[in-house]
Amino acid sequence: MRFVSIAKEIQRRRTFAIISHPDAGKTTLTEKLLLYGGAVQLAGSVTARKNQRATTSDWMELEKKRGISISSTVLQFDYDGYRINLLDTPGHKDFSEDTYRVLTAVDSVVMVIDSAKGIEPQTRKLFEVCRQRGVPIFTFMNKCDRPMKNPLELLDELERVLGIGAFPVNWPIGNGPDFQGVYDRQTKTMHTFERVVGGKYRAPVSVGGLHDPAVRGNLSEADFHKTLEELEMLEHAGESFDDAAVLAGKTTPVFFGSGVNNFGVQLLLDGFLKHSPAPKSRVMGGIEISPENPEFSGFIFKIQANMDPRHRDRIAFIRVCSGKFDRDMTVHHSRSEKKVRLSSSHKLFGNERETVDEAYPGDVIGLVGHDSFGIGDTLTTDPKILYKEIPRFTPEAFSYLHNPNTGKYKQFRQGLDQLLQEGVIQALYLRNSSIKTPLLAAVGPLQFEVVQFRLESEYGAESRLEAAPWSVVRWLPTNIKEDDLDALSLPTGARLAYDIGKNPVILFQNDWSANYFGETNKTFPLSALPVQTARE
Ligand SMILES: Nc1nc2c(ncn2[C@@H]2O[C@H](COP(=O)(O)OP(=O)(O)OP(=O)(O)O)[C@@H](O)[C@H]2O)c(=O)[nH]1
Ligand SMILES: [Mg+2]
Repeated sequence: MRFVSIAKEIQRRRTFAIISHPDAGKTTLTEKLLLYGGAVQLAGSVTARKNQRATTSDWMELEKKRGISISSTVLQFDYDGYRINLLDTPGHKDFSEDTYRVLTAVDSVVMVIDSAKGIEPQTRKLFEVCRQRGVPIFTFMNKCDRPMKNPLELLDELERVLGIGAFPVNWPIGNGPDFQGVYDRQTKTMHTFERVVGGKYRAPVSVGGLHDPAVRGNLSEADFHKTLEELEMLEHAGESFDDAAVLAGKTTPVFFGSGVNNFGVQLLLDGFLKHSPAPKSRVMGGIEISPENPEFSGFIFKIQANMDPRHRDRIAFIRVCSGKFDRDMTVHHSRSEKKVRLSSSHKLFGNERETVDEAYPGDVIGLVGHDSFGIGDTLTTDPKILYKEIPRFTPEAFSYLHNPNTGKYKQFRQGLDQLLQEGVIQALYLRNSSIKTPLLAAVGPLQFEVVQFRLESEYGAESRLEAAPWSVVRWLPTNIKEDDLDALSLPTGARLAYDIGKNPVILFQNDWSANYFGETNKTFPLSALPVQTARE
């Protein structure tokens, strides 16, 4: 009986991330999916004043100020019998560590493309990660209300640049100011859209046949015929929706539309839910863990503090992978190898939370009140299960962070420790150094800005950055002895340091210096990434 109901719950879970290059419209689309999914009544949007936004997923003060997403956001809601866990991710490459962690926690992705620009570099990188993980990809060709590339060219780009088959589920009629709507190739109906000012409400849609006079709208005879020819060509190709190819990540279903104008959002949502996968098994260390496995298991992929100014606490985000979660259950915590009781569990909707009593595979829930939890930790009722999903990144930017106000040292240190635990940034400690100033290491410089901003706004601590003279870090073997470290002959300007796990690293001034050292010192091979220990 219990088994049957778990299977049913798993089948109705859809856990997915929205990914793309910066500015393609992920947050806007997220907001519209919430509107069409019935989770918000009124969509917030990027208003006329570029830097003032009020979307559910960009809730951080700095996100509103900058008009970009800085941190990933979890939104859980019910729609049409499904329990949806949607994760909006930041597109900027400086925050890609967060985005990549989210990709470990989802079962499929919606890739947003700016139809005027086609496939941009960051989209390509994120796509590669999805392909390696075998994650099914759905494509939304956004901004069709602006002059866009020819749709056939966009499909060709998907196939040529990304090497994935593209199956257009619908097709745009008209382009830019002449955009009339989309033709749904499955049901052979035309969906004509009206522009809604501000896009706060659902756009009225009329559905008809392709040859209804209204469909042509203000399109010229020639343009309309061109579209008919394109559609005929697609039909001629004779491909039909191939679910197996989509689930294997070999083909991406393509939807056209415009998030900000609510064009094509309903079709995307319904098409996505129909064809996307429910949670499936994960293979870890040769063991296959199926979601139906009665033992509860999941892993922490994100930590964030101070989401709610009234609570000022820290949430660990866990993706449930198998079994059933019950509030107050006792689980094994991989890092401490201790048993912990999970009493404070929440479902999440942006920065809002609500106590949750049970959760099933696919769900992302927030756990509060466990300072020992870190990113990558496994929580399970079966200690044999250990997930090692979290990718590591090599920092490329280094800066000292000074505390200019000695009276506020406590706030400064407490804030910084918290941000380090969240993985917002990394810290390194110079070997044999009396300097107490923390040395921060980031994938990109925008991370420094986030640290400074959050220290000030969440902990009331000022800070000052000072550029450090290195640009490359390499890890030494973890078992290297102190004597061997002493004996290393480093190039000019290079320094020995330790990461937060006390693993030895070398900081180099540039790539050339790092490569030269690597070539001439074969005894202790360098690695661009820290060696992961079993319980890390
Ligand atoms: N013309 C037009 N503009 C759009 C559309 N969708 C989004 N935009 C605009 O594109 C800009 C970026 O939108 P966001 O939703 O913040 O983009 P994002 O992908 O979330 O950006 P990051 O999270 O910072 O990577 C905003 O100014 C939006 O109003 C669309 O369909 N048409
Ligand atoms: Mg965004």
